[in-house]
Amino acid sequence: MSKINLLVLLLLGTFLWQCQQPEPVNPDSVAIIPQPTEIQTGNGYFTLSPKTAIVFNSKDEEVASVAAYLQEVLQPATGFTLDTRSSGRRNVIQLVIDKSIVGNLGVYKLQSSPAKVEISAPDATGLFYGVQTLRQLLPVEIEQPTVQSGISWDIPSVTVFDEPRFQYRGLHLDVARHFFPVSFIKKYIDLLAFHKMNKFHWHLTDDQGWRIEIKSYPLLGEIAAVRNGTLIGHGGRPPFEYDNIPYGGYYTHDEIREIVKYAEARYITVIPEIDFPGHTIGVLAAYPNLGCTGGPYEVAKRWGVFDDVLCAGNEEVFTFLENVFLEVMDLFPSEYIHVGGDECPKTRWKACPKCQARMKTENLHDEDELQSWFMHRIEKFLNNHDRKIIGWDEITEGGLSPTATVMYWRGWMKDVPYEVAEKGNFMIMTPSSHLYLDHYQNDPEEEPMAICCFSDLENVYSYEPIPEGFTPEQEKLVLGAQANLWTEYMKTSEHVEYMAYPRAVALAEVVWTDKSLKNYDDFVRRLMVHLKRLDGMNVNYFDKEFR
Ligand code: TNX
Repeated sequence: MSKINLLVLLLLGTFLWQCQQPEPVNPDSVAIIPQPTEIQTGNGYFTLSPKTAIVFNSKDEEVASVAAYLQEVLQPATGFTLDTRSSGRRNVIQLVIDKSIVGNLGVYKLQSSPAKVEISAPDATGLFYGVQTLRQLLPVEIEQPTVQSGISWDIPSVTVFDEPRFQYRGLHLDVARHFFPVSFIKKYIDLLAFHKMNKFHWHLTDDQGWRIEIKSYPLLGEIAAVRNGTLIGHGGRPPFEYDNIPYGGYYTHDEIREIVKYAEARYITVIPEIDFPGHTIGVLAAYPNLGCTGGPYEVAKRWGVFDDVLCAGNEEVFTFLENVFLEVMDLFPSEYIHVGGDECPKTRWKACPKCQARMKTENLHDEDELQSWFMHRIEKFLNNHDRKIIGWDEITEGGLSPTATVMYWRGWMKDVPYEVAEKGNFMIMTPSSHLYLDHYQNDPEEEPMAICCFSDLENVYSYEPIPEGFTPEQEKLVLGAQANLWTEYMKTSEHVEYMAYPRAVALAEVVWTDKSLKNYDDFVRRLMVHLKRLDGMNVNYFDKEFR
């Protein structure tokens, strides 16, 4: 063969070889939220087909349920019910427990190539988060509820190492001011899981409605759960106008168990909140003997803070709370129980002979100390049942117990986190300045009525949970952060979603992604893709200002 021919052959060979080489993945085509710790793009794509199998060691039950979950989320849009097997090397998604991977709980690795996808983690929690990343590597149509034709289900070749920054990644929902169906609660939980969040703080009781069945106190369901009307318009000051339509509802034990189980399968802990001694006028309407004056009381029809609270001098109040918490603990396996403690006016206690007598016998100097004594007493009861309490930051007033976790909400009280750190207590950050998703996210003129204030997507995104000047030791006291959805002005599930999303997406990145990797412009770029996924899930998100 002549030299020329050889050269031609060589060139042709190289050309053909290059044609077969998978093309490099464009990093900008990948849009994962929250941004992973490390991600490198490779060459080519893995394509899901009806023959792709999910491979895992079936002896591990937890891994088997992650595999079943993966199978379930991929099914509707692709129409493929992927086979699950214990071995296979090509055209597989492999779930592997690998104890040599170290990192914060939730750490995982994901490696995809044209031949296979491998998700590995030291435990099933990590595998579950790897699955969420896998969902976000697929075309956005994957989240559609019905079969999508003509889509090539390609997963770009990537190598991901990822772990969460904080262990507490929460979203709250107030179901007392307005009540939402079980189906919506499940959707809310699904969305949390999709964003690698792991705590659902369920605000179940308040002045305007008691929303959890308590078998030993049936009047809570009959009376405390129903108000005789709701305020019309914005409720700053009188005169108040009501719609006079009875409004009520509560979750039964069966429904609660169903939700807790649903959340558990998505690596989410449901933290119930039973708010006391304030925000309890509904309880008093049902059981007037638990108040200082004996009533009469009415379940609140408007929003705000009410003077009538549980009486701190009456032993029946403690019997009541203990019995309530026995049922609550039976329903919720969460180590943490939220006991409220916020906004408790001391007006009634100051005028109540029983409360004053209690202060004398317990040697308490003022009503703040009386509240603190009240909270400690219930805390001890819960501790004796192996539970820990979380309370709103008012529990720091009048003496904070060393084992209580403080939920910091009063964003304007800048010293609170420093005081909590000084005492060495754990804290969860939910400051009203950034993480109150009941606040306006856009010009109020263009928005449905909200409670007040302003916190747009960028403000939420910019939140840094570690207060300035915290020492490395103090940093460890910050378990994480949470956004709150108080629903005074949200009557429907659609409206809750509108207020929650996409601001909760920004929160997800605040609590998961390392601070050094945060970048608002890049977040918005990824969000534009992400919103299409939320479309598939039929999420009624706000989408005006950041586009
Ligand atoms: C304060 S945050 C409250 C809630 C309200 C909320 C409205 C907290 C512990 N208490 O009762 O719904 O403001 O933003």
